This record gives sequence, C-alpha cells and structure tokens, in this order.
Amino acid sequence: MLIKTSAAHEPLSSEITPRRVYLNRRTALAGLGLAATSPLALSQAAPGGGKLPKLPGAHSAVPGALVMDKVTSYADATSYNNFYEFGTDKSDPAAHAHTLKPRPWTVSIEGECAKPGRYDLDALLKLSAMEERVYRLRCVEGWSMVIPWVGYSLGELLKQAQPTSKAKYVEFTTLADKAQMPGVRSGVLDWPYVEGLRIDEAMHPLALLAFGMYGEVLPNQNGAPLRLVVPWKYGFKSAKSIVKIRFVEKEPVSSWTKAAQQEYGFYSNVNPNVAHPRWSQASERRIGEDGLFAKKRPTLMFNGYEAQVGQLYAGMDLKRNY
Ligand SMILES: Nc1nc2c(c(=O)[nH]1)N[C@H]1C(S)=C(S)[C@@H](COP(=O)(O)O)O[C@H]1N2
Ligand SMILES: [Mo]
Repeated sequence: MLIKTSAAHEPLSSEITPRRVYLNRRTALAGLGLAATSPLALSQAAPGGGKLPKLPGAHSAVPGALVMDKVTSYADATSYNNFYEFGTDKSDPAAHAHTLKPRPWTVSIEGECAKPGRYDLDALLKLSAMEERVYRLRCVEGWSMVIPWVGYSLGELLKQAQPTSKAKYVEFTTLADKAQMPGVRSGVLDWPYVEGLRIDEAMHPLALLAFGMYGEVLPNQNGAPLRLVVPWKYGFKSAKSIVKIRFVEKEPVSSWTKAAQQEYGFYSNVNPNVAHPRWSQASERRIGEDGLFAKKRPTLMFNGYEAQVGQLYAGMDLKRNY
C-alpha cells in the first residue's frame, strides 16, 4: 500500500503497523468521519503517544509474531503496569518512572560464553533489524494485553556471545538503583529483579528483546530502554530495564520464586489447567474490555503460542514444572 504524504522521510504508520491493526484504526477513523488516507488522520492516529522518539520495525516473519487480536490502546498499555521498582500499584510506574534515566545504558554479558562483553545501548539498537511483533502479554494476576512491540529475537544477541556447552540457562538482572527507583527502598522483592530462562527458551525466535512499542522507544514504565518479552510465559518473566545477562549452568532462582516458591515456579508457562495456589488461571480479563458486559476470555495454553513453543516442553509434567 502506498500513500503519499509530505513527510516522505517518515515511515508511514501503515508500514510499521500490522495490517489488521491498521484496518481496525481505519474503522475507528471512519467513525470519526476522517479518511484513514489523509495525512492528518494518519498523524492523529499515530500508534504511540507521539512524545517519544520513533522506533519503527518491519512486520516480523517469525511464525506467531503477529497475533490478530485487537491491540490494547497505548493509554492503557502505559498506565496499567507492573514495575515494582516504582511501586506496587498499577498506576505507580506511570506516576514515578520519569526518574529512570534510560541513557546512557550498558548491558553486560557474562558467564559461560566465549565472548563476554559490555554493550552500549546504541550498539544493541544496531545489532539486528528491528521488527514489529504483536504479542499477547498475560499477567499471572489474571489480566492480559495485546501490544505491538519493537525489537529483535533475544537469540540474535545471545549468539554473539557464543555460549559454551555449560550454558544451560540464561539469567537476567535488571536495574536496582535507589536514586532512580523509589520502590527499591521497599522490601517487597529481593532486589535486583532477577529472572531466568532455559537456554533453548531464550534462543526461541519468539523470545523478544524489546526496545520499543507502538512504533516508538519504550516508555520508562514499560521497561526502558530494553526489556524481555516472553509471550508464552506469565508477564513477570518479561524482565524490564535489563542491565546484565549471564549464561549459567544451574537453574537461576528468580526474585518471584524467592518471594513465594509455591506460587511462582521457574517455568511459569501460561497454563489454564494449572491454578495459582490462590486463584484459577482458566480465564482472564483483557485490559480495555472491562465494561459491564465484558466477558472474561478463556486463558489459552502457552498463551496461544502452543504451536510454536509446545515442543520445548515435550514429555515434561507441566503440573510439576509450573
Ligand atoms: N524489572 C521488573 N520487570 C518486570 C516487573 C517488575 O516489577 N520489575 N513486573 C513484571 C510483571 S509482573 C509484568 S505483568 C510485566 C508487565 O509489563 P507491562 O507493564 O509493560 O505491561 O512486566 C514484568 N517485568
Ligand atoms: Mo505480572
């Protein structure tokens, strides 16, 4: 599709937005009496908030990377967050994360690999081509969102480090700086926030290293300047504001497992058949759909990514390995 606008150097939102999302927006614009093809309409319908630098990505060709669900509004995705470093209320990250400084930023890569190193954010941004991926994100608390992330497969970075045969797992550590993050003063978690993946999970093409969303760089509250998005696992596996990646031989102990081992296991794959000790996981609420008549949605096995990732868990007892 080709649309002429005066700002020819800027990517058209029709180019950086999956067709389905774009069509939804067209319908919405038609409702407002605006033609989706007018430059004015396009700029008004900018997918992001319009205040952050643009970060476009080409539509991903990774199987499963563009779900067809209606995309959550940018306003909802940036105001209803979990980022305990800024407080435990859903509104805390949006209210307090302005103190986070996402530049300059360095990520160190350590442990069982031939090429450990420190990567500056600009080097990471250039390491591989940016892709837009529309993923479901399912929080363990029972709500979900659909977000157009921008980034590339985590494996693209990991393979640069040349992990050794002893690298069975990957541990992710995120920033814990009291000066920038008021929540780090509280003892709600054992800081820094640590998460882990098995090496084959980390290398799966759907595991995303995200630098942006809605065609712009990540807002602070969503984990600027870079975070993980592991769409088939509960949201807490998707660590925000990562500063260290370590290849290890033993299964890492995540902050959530430390906090409540019976509630949060290492795998944390989305699974409607395995209840959390305190609530069922059989259904979920889609953020933005919570009106009087909104129906709960059934939780999907592996959050709907079973065809892509089911093989990683062949033969495993998913009730024991929750
Ligand atoms: N560093 C860090 N990363 C984090 C969290 C956190 O508290 N700290 N919360 C997790 C949880 S529970 C969820 S559901 C997702 C939420 O991501 P979002 O706010 O971008 O939707 O981030 C995850 N990553
Ligand atoms: Mo979560």
